[in-house]
Order: sequence, then C-alpha cells, then structure tokens
Amino acid sequence: MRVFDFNAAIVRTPGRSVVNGLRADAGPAPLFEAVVAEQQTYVAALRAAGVAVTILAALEQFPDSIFVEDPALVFSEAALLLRPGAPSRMAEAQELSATLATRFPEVLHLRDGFADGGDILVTPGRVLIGLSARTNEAGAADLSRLLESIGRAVKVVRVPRGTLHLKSDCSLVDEETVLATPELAKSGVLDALRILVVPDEERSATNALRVNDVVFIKAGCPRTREMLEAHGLKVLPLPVSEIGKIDAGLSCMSLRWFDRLAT
Ligand code: CIR
Repeated sequence: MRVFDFNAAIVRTPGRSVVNGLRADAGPAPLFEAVVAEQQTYVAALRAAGVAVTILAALEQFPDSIFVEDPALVFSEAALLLRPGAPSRMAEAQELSATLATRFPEVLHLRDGFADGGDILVTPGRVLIGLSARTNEAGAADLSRLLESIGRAVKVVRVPRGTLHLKSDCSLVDEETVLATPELAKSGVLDALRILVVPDEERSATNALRVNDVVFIKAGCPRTREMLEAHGLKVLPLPVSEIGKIDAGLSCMSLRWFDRLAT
C-alpha cells in the first residue's frame, strides 16, 4: 500500500471563532462563511477520491481546531496524540482522544516537548520530523521514539526560518517525488527524494495533498498545476484563500489513514 492510499479521514467543523485563528502576519481575518465553504469543497473532494470522512463537531474555544492535522498523527496501525507547540492549541489533542480511541488499534501519547502534525512528512522510506517554532528537539526526540516503536524510520530535519511548518514548504506527490519551495529544495533536507520546485510566485501551492490517485493543490496556481501534470499526475485545484489567511493549507484540514477493517 502507498503512503497516500487513504480510505478514512477525520475533519472538524470550523467554529465561528475560526476567524481568530493564529496568523503570523497582520493581514485580514478570514470570513466564517467562506471558511465553511472551503471546508465543504475539501470534504467533497476527499469523498470523491474514495475517502470516508467523519466530521467532528466545532469547538468554539479552539479557533484553530479545524486544523486537525496538528494535534495528531495517524497510521493504519496506531494513532499518536501530539503536543501542539502553540499554547492555544495544546488541549486540541485531548479533544481528539475519544474519537481516535474508537478508530485505531492503539493510541500512543507524546509525553515530552512539543510537536505539530504539520511538521511531519510521511514518505515511503521514513518519516521526516521538522524542527520549527512549533516542534522542538524534545518533542522530536519523543516522537521519534514513538514512531520507531511502531516500526517507522525517522529523520529529524530543520525547517527554514520563518516557515510555520515543514509541510508549509513541501508535500509528497508520488512515492519518489516532493513538491518544495526553493529554500527547502536547496537545504538538503529532502535529499533522498526527487524535488519539483514551485515557482516563487506560487509558493503557497507547496502545501499540496496527495490522496489516492489525485493531488489536491491550491486553486489559482497554473504553473504548479502544469508542472505536476507534466510529471504525469492528476491534479485537482481547491480553494484555500480564506484558510490561507490564518496560515493554513490543504494538508492541515484532515487526518487521513487507511482503515484496514473498513475494506
Ligand atoms: C496555526 O497557526 O496553528 C493555524 N492558524 C494554522 C495551522 C496550519 N496547520 C498546518 O498547516 N498543518
């Protein structure tokens, strides 16, 4: 099975508080209704790609809780509850706990430091953990231990300064290839993989999401689309300009895995 073969996903409905989600720059806040619309389009795309989507209830007290990728990491064999590095997001992991317990054979818990799911890139050979403002050395070390306990090889890398998450700067598009920003491509972090570098003016397209046989990319990025299609990939552009206002992209809106019991 390929690391992007998924038949199950979890998403969370945005609360009205999503307009107060964390953002690095002082740009305009997103509109609640527009975030809802973007998420609905995303869920429809997941379903069309063959994924059964569970939609969790909104959590008004956690503005960023729509981004379920950050407080957990999931594989067919186990779910890992993480410790998000932003204080306002830390308790989001606990909010996922009961849901994960009913869906995974085992739920493991990060105990030390901090780690966000957005800093974790699962590749066929190993799992890359990015050190960032949200994932620290202690979190990466504890996460490495948990991943190794379920048979995953790990490589800890450094995320370029100023980048929110490792996956803000790269995404796996096929078993040997990543899409990456020019900085990450140059850094040597992705050395075992073929790299497709996004054009500078489309750098926000870097957070793409491969789901089964299709790659979701940010709408309005024609050069990235062309590059991926020339590489033989089926591409589906999706609107993410509203969630982009709170520093989010396509991977962060879901937890995805292959549920072996569902087949
Ligand atoms: C945050 O700063 O935590 C949210 N506003 C955005 C999280 C995006 N997560 C992701 O890309 N994995």
